[in-house]
Amino acid sequence: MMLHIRHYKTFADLMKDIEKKEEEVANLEEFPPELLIKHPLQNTWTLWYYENDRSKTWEQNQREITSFDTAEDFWSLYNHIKLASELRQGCDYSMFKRGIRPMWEDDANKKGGRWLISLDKKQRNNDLDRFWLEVLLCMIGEAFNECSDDVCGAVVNVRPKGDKIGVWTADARRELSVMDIGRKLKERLRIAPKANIGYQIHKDTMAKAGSVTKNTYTV
Ligand code: MGP
Repeated sequence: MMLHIRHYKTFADLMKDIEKKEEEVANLEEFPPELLIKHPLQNTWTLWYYENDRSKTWEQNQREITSFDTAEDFWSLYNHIKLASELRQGCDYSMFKRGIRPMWEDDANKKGGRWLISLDKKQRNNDLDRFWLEVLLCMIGEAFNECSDDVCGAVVNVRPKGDKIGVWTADARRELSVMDIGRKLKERLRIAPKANIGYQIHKDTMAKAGSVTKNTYTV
């Protein structure tokens, strides 16, 4: 039996099932094949790493690291790499659906925008890693339900002026879907109801590099 991500209400339920299976396997003398099958994700995801090297262009500094399509391979990768809070300032991680490059120019992103969570400096110790992991789990667990197809990926920017997490969606005009994704994100990250997060269209961000971009939506 294949255990599909869509069969689980939350990613935590799936992880409980994986732990149960691992226990069962540990107690067996022979391994029936169904216990050895990894849990497939709905999508294949690619991790990207950005390191600021001034001799290269922004695009050249984006490095594709690896792709995965099972829950187990996600955890192997996550446990193998540095936490966002341990990256050098100026670096980013991006995780996008396979085939989508983590840039405004990609066909999948060019009409889109991002829900932006701006953290203050103190939050690097308290919230950054927790928020980033939760965003990753929301994406690979397809937590945005029927709006999950509109999610392209997410980026974490580690910056001296304050870290940022952005969840990128495909089409800024799809207001209902964008709003659903924003509400879900706020709920899953347990952001206080009175603390607003804003959605910014990539075209606006592009035009306003270095200054503040207007929010097209807020939740
Ligand atoms: P940034 O890394 O997203 O944020 O963008 P940072 O460093 O906090 O800077 P700020 O401008 O938001 O205050 C930094 C710069 O990287 C941008 O001004 C662009 O020059 C470049 N850049 C960022 N992104 C996401 C893209 C992109 O998608 N495409 C291209 N071509 N350049 C980008």
